[in-house]
Amino acid sequence: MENLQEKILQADSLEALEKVRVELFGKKGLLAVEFAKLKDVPGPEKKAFAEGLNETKAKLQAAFDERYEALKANEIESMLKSEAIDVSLYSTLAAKGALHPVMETMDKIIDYFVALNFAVESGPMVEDDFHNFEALNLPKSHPARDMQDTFYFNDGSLLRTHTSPVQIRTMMTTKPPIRMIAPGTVFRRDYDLTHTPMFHQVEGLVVEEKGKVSFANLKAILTDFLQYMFGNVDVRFRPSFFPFTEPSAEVDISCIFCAGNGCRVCSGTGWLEVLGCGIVDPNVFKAVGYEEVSGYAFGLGVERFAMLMHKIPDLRSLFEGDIRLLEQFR
Ligand code: 2NL
Repeated sequence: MENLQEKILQADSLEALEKVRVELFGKKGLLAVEFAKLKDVPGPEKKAFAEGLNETKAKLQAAFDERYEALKANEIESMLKSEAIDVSLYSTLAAKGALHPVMETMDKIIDYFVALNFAVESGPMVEDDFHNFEALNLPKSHPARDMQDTFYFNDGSLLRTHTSPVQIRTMMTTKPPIRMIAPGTVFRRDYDLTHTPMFHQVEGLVVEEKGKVSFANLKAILTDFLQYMFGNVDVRFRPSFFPFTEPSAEVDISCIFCAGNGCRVCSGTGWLEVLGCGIVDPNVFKAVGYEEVSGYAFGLGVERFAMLMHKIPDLRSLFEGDIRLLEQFR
């Protein structure tokens, strides 16, 4: 009995223990042999013999179970050890990526308006004359529709020159009120020191029941937005003109390079122009079938915002994909 228990304890692997199991508990194992002797034990001693045997069997079984659990736990432990992956291991191959400064700036702009419950809408980059021009109160003769400024396809479709067609599409499929922004890529036939043929815009549009929004609301939200983007700057609105808004304004912030004292970047004026805005022209509402509403709209160039926020002097460096620029934005 003792040396049988010893046998169990000495099994140093699950395979060794399995051999012991067969030897002790198997069909032809030691216990089976002992139990077989029962029939030859004389009547009066049968009961005591059987009880002793059962007790031995139970003890051996308990010893076996305990050993089995211990060996199993060992096996799991060593499996965990040998199969573990060290996720902190350094690899020279994995280069860390980063958002391009234009996209990072776009995200920051979007975050502001999402927090104010504006919906973020998108639409096709290949547009038609109606959504890109006609509905925006740009008559057929308007200079902005010139072949010089727009990329046209042979079938008359075009690459959108601003994200305004997204607002037009939204208004034509949604009942007012509307509170939305349209961030996206736009295209113009223009390529020089300060213009690239592809760039990014965020436009905003709010439409309410007639009389519920005013230029004062527009001034308030844009002033707060620009101070969120650029910190503690002064904001001023100058009268301007856009075909799709009336009245219209261009918005300046005090120069972030010279604190408004006048420098090379602001051409000595102390001000930087950053966006355009206005009260939506009634002709735009007519084109989308809206009645008895008023609204305001604004538009901005994301590249210009990114350049001002990061003090990037040359527009082209945003598009050259030079790793030395991008590495600075990790
Ligand atoms: C700028 C000026 C602006 C808008 C965009 C707009 C859109 C609709 C109706 C009315 Cl559907 N207006 N958009 C309005 C004023 C200015 O952008 O300088 N962008 C870079």
